[in-house]
Amino acid sequence: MSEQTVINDMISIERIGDIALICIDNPPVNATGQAVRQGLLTAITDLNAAAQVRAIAIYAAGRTFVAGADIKEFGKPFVDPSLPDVLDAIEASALPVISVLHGTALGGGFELALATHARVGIKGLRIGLPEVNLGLLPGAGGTQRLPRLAGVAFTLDMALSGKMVPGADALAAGAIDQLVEGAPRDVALSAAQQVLDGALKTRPTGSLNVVADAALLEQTADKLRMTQPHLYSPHKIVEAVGAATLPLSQGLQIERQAFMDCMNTPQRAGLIHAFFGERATSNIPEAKGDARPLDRIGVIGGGTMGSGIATACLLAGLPVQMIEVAQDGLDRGMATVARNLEGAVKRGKMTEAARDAALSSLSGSLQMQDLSDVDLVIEAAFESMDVKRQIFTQLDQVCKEGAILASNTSYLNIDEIAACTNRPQDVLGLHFFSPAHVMRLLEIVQGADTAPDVLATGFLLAKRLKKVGVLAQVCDGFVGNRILAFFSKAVGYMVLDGASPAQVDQALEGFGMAMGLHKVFDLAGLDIDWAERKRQAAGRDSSERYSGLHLDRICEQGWFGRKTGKGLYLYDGKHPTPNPDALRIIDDVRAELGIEPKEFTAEEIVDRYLTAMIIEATRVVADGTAKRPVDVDMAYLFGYGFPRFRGGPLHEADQIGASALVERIEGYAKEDPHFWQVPPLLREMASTGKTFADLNH
Ligand code: T1G
Repeated sequence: MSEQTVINDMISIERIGDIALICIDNPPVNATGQAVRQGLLTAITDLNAAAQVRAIAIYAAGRTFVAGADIKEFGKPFVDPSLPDVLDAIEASALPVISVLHGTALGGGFELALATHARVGIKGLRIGLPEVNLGLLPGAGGTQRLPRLAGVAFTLDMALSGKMVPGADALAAGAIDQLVEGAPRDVALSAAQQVLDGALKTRPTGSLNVVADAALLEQTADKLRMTQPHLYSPHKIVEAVGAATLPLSQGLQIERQAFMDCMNTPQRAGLIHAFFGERATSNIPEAKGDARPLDRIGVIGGGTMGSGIATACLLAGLPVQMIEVAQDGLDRGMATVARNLEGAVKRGKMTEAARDAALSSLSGSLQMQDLSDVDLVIEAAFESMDVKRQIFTQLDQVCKEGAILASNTSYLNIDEIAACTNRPQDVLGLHFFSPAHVMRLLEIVQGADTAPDVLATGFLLAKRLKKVGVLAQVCDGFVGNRILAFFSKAVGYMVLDGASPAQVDQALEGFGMAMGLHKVFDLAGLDIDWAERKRQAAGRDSSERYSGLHLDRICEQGWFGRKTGKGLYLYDGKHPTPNPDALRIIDDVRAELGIEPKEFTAEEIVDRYLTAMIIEATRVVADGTAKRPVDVDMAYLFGYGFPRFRGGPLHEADQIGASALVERIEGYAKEDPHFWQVPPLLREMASTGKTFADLNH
């Protein structure tokens, strides 16, 4: 016989004899929002005052135990009770409190478990302390209680990596006490009964001591100074864990202060913007409609992109039919896919069995006719409109009715490609980023006639491939490459005016870019952009200052970067070194143009680079090529190595402020009024006080 008590619409109590079960029910992930915190506090307090209760067990409804504090509350005025206060009350409970963990017990959710007196996992459980991914640290006892259960090393590894730890490993480390099968409520009742019977020993963390490990802490701090120079919270995590050898109440105070220090940083705002932004790009009407079947994929082209795309599809369990024009190209493509999958096995991303299954679902052919049964074709052939026209004309004849025809083109006009078929409604752009089985950005380019269910299928593919799908409209370069083309000119001007490529790269990497722009150019191949500059030469505005003369001259030497061993850098050693011959060419071009080289500080390099990026990003939003600022931000986080802790170019623009940006652009315009123009939207934002964040809603 049980008796139900509803505390609020997220917390309820079920009494079965002298056992009380507290159920948390706050879909979708049982985040500890204010109502959950208040409800838990009330439940624990009432039960400790109730008669005939001898044991309490806390479990959660739905697909997972508590997955953390409610991130949506961050940055807003705080509302009591705080999670640490609730957890302190749970730990202080005179009655034994057991937590039952299933799904992903993360952050404040796992910290809730740490404050209970025993922890029982359900098979399939993963625990984690992912706060570091949000610019934070476990702020509700994780850095103090976990070392008492599982030691300093295990705690540092979890809290600094933010990774999820399987239940079996958590059990082995002592972070949980049991790992069982069963439904959360039933396991909770059983666990409470075991505690009363003495079959399950409680381990209140407050009663345990920490084995100090000063050497590891010091070694970790040194390593972070090298590996994480930009991030703030990892260093605070080491500081907080170091306090775990103190009395618990003192350590919790130190942790709380460290947490608040992190909460007040721009990095926390940037990383939380990235967290929600990653989900927002597909949270749009265009992604929600009915999708078409996606059971078999055709990939045209076995080059770098084609084999990368095929690998990405196979990793997602999608069978692939690869088409090439010649046997040697097909053999190379299939071999590249096999190599990519082998790499995934080596990195622990897939089992050997999964690899074998993937390879068995890859077919290769020289016949376009073999695409007759695929649901989606992704063309990744040579970037020439003539080649695309020829291919799409053939696809139109070969592919079944309703098949989706996509091009991986990085800038060509999707509408022109669609016009080669009798089914323009089935055509869209799916722009992958190299390496296509690693980079998470997928630009989903909507043609004028693209049908709604075709667009929705593009977003479904992105989800299946675990990519971040960003909607883009047709224009030269879509979202990412259009912005890249613009700010690359600003960088070209700086090099012509006196900055060296290596100096620019060093400044951008100091800003947090994964790789300096010139190293990116060398990696992609200087000849790619050279062809692009030649393509655009005829249409270039005569009043525009040409930014690529030095790069043209370097390409004329056949120095294309990493693939030729020589470009802006030399690739003859362990690390790239500046190419002295390229520097001589740059000097010669400056002399030819009558330029007296000037000094650039790292700060000015970053300001010019970022301001140019923001100018074109603003235009891309203003003309609708990108749906919202957050879509541009996510494109740059997931496709261009923009530092995640900065949230993206337009989140960063909000930190600078529209007025300051307008003033900066007007300053630069004195030297080059053609290039440095204030976009009307930015000027309007400067006068109205609107931010890019306001434009995301
Ligand atoms: N708070 C608020 N909303 C959340 C949330 C959270 N913690 N986690 C997920 N959501 C929303 C998400 O925005 C999405 O909403 C929906 O839930 C489904 O998520 C004190 C301070 C749990 C592994 O960092 O890793 O605790 O888009 O699409 O792929 O020390 O969500 O549907 O409107 O990601 O199945 C620490 C973050 C917080 C966990 C599930 N916890 N979440 O993945 O679904 S800080 C985290 C995740 C903290 C304490 C500190 C994943 C997931 P919408 P989803 P999923």
